[in-house]
Amino acid sequence: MTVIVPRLVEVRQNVLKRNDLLARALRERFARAGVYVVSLVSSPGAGKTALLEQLLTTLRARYRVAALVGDLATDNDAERLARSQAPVKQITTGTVCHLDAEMVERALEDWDLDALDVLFIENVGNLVCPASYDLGESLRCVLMSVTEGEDKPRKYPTIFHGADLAVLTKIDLADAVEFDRGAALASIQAVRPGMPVVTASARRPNGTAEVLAFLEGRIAGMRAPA
Ligand SMILES: Nc1nc2c(ncn2[C@@H]2O[C@H](COP(=O)(O)OP(=O)(O)OP(=O)(O)O)[C@@H](O)[C@H]2O)c(=O)[nH]1
Ligand SMILES: [Mg+2]
Repeated sequence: MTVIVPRLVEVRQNVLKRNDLLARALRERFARAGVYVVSLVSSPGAGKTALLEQLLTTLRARYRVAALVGDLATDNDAERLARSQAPVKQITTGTVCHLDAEMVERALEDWDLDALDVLFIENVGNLVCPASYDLGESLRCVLMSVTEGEDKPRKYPTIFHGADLAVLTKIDLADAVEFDRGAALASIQAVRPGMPVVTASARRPNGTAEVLAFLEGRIAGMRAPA
């Protein structure tokens, strides 16, 4: 009985190692093509697609943008994102609770990266599994909606720890659910000290302005001559 556990651990470590190698190769490809890659992770329904639809619609005027979106089933999110007129591809994972680098690589097979400036990757809604899988992205955004409870970062520290930006979403609902912004910020800083935090609402005019400003700053930084 006791030999089963080490074997499982070994298999898991090999899978992660393989993913890391593929992610590193992807990151190098993105860098060569000059593509800024932003991934979005969150619990199911935190508002990734709603935010992304708005970001694609606005950024399209200034950059060549595209998106990959992962779900276990349905093309629903790709259909919503396609309303922005940006190129979009759905990755359906079946029973798999996260995207991995190989799925991203396969989805990009017939896309010309040189024709893109910014690629978004919406991960499967899940606060656990996506944390272990590097996708070669330049920036990982973790979304947390005001309706999920201020202590989510403390309960799911790994995914917050591995992110570069936290986005507090559905901020239009903050008063209705008595959202405690101070407690949420303290929870984020407890697991990922110094992580920048912005707020967003997909239901308010200009509700994505803070996210846009942050992203445009990063994109400009990437393009600045060294
Ligand atoms: N009030 C309000 N509702 C929002 C906002 N953003 C998203 N929603 C709603 O929240 C629900 C889930 O939003 P989605 O954008 O599908 O969330 P998601 O994170 O992409 O969900 P999955 O891909 O299934 O994990 C939908 O009913 C949205 O209309 C927001 O800023 N304010
Ligand atoms: Mg979605």
